[in-house]
Amino acid sequence: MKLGLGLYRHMLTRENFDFARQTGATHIVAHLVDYFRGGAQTGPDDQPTGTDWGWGRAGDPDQLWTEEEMTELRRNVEAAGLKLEAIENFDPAHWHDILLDGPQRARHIENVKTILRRMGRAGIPVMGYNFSIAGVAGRTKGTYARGAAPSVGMEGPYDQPMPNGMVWNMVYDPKAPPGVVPSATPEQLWSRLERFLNDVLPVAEEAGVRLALHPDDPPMPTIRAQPRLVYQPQLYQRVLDMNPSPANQLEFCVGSLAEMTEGDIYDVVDRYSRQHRLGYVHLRNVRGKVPHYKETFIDDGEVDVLRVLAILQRNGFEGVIIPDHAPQMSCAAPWHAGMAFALGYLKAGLQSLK
Ligand SMILES: [Mn+2]
Repeated sequence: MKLGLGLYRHMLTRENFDFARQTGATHIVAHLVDYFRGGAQTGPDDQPTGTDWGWGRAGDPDQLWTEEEMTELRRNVEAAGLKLEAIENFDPAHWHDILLDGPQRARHIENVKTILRRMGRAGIPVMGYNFSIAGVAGRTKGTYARGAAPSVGMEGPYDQPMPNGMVWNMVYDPKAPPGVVPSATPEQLWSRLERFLNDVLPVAEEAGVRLALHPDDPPMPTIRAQPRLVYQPQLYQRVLDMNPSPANQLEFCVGSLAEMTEGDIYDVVDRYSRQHRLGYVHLRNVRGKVPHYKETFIDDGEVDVLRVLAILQRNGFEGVIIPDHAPQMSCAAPWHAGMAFALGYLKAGLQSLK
């Protein structure tokens, strides 16, 4: 197993690559969507939570990520002695009508195919994605973690309908007419995922890129009056069974899986890691279950993270693990301190397996 660090778009700097290297990480997962554009955020680097209007504005619908910028990013990561393992998340501006089954769906499928081909040529092997209408919405921030460290959680259901022009917790059309996005049914959403996979997986295979699906965060049956796909552990199996392509993989988020109301997290890790279709792993800790849970320091929640590492090792997982989120620590660099603590813990955990 390999240790990695995830970085938001504005954090893809040489200084942060060096920081990652210094912690003992060997891989980077890069976010190219700018979640912080035009939104109200509490800290410069902390994970976004947003408002009823989401995190902020989606990107430029006519400007896909270029092969040149992705190649340059990979080279910059490699110049710091690291490898670029994955890009995490598509921009809603590029694929909203795949999620919504809207009039631009065909164009957006071509967008995704183009991005996958460019990633392949740029030498980036994994695309992490989250097939969700409401996205990562409905979470709260508070001093939830040990020592009153700021972290993220959920304090109850959130089913306020989404305004038109919004999907995946970002605004892609600020000029959309008033009104709300009609609720999809769960079967409509599953069928959208299946069509998406059938359309793009052949291109992913050809490009040498694996698509890795994140489960729902938070894993509620509905958020913003929209259905969710993988909000219980067994629903992940439906994704794998839907298309047998080796490029159809999971962005396996142990935190989100632990927040689900059903299943034993160790059985879940065992069941999926045995199938050898984990693109990469998000590893963090949590206390509670939806709709009332809190993200904790990695040693301090209900999950025995060392036991999770042992199961992954036993089942031969050789991919990358990143702490997807960490509580902020009280100092001049709250995000970095939180991540350094999580990475140090995981580093020790990995060393102890040998
Ligand atoms: Mn995650």
